[in-house]
Amino acid sequence: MEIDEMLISKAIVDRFFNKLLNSLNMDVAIVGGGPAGLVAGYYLASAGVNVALYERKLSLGGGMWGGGMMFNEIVVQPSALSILDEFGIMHSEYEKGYHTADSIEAVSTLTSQAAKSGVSIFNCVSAEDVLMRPDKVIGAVLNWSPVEMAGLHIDPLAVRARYLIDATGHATEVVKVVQEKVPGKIGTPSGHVEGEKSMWSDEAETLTLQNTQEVFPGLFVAGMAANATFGGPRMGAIFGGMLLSGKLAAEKILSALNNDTHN
Ligand code: 48H
Repeated sequence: MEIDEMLISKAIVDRFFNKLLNSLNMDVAIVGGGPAGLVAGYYLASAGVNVALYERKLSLGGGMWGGGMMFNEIVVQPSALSILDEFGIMHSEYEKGYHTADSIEAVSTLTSQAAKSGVSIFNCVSAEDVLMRPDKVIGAVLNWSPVEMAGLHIDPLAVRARYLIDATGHATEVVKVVQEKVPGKIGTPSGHVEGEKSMWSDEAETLTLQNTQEVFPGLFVAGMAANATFGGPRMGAIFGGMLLSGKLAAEKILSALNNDTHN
């Protein structure tokens, strides 16, 4: 049988648009495909929730590929080892309390497991705004990253989601958009993004979890974005907090979705 180029095109277009059409009205939309976003997506999809993840770059994984200063190993503390085990990521103890994993194996496995769990992943897509009703975020406003990079004046498309997660890392892009649109109204002490503080690994890993919460109705923060929103410090190349924060965001949203259904 001769391979028909037209059918290759048709298969790709058909399958992609099917994926897109199924992701126009979701339970959860995640912006950012670093470790926090991937872990959140995995736990949500595994619980049967309809979830899509949008990542600006071609590859998923955010800041995990480069380990620390491009030395491609990451450190994970004991409290997060169960997540590595659930995903099937190899790790070994370096010293008591300090475990390491190969960042390439870690990030590719996180991505693979998130995709296999049923998260609809859209790479090369950036969230440039949110869908807003006066006091609630109800979705994301998306455009192709190459459109953004080329500075083309092309209007975006919007998708609806009952909950949105800002997992955009240090940049905290979604929360910053909301802060611009409704100044002083986000759920931080000042009503604005508090801003990330200098490195203090131990404090940061604890605060990342405390800061993983709904910061505006319909909008949760996870991972580094949670610390930047609430003024926590950075932690360097230790990744347990990112993994645990993704899982916690998923748990909090699952319970919110559950409450919505019963109210
Ligand atoms: C679509 C977007 C947009 C947008 C950004 O930076 P990340 O890896 O984020 P986390 O929170 O999962 O992990 C943080 C960790 O990698 C890290 O930086 C640590 C631990 N730092 C410590 C320290 O001291 O420096 O991933 C965020 C992802 C990236 O892939 C971005 O491309 C993507 O989000 N992104 N995608 N639309 N508007 N903004």
